[in-house]
Amino acid sequence: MVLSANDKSNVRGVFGKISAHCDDYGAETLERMFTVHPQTKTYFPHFDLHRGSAQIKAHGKKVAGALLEAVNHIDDIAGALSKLSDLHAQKLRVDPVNFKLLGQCFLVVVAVHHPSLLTPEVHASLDKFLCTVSTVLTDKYR
Ligand code: HNI
Repeated sequence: MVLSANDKSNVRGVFGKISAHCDDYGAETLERMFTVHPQTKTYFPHFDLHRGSAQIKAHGKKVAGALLEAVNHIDDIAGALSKLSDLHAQKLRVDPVNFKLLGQCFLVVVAVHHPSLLTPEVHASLDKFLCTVSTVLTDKYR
């Protein structure tokens, strides 16, 4: 998956607009994922998964922070998320299908809060970006 210059500019534009809410959107993404795809809850047996829980908020902040890190190093996402990639591949061993689910939930959260932002072109760029992040985080499984 190669992000074009236009994709990168679209992705930067989205994160520029949502940056003030990123932590909240991270938590909302997780809540949506746990509700729509309950099987994803199995990776978090040690979490309080009720709506608004402090653990979901804290974890949403971490996930959003990693996405921002990827945007800030959009030309070297693999380098920027290298440690996180080790963690997901070697320790957490999250089934790669779940990354797609998280990415879709994030897209929906952005769409709900910023309907006019997500033109089909921007949607496509953001989807490509999220796929790239997912690929990086699952790349070391092999
Ligand atoms: Ni993920 C921990 C980022 C997808 C399950 N994850 C993290 C951390 C970050 C992170 C950041 C915290 C690391 C640390 O503490 O050093 N995760 C991301 C990103 C994506 C992602 C950016 C996709 C875009 N993770 C997923 C998916 C699952 C998942 C799809 C499972 C459904 N992640 C976890 C689990 C932890 C985790 C489990 C450990 C949580 C804890 O605190 O115990």
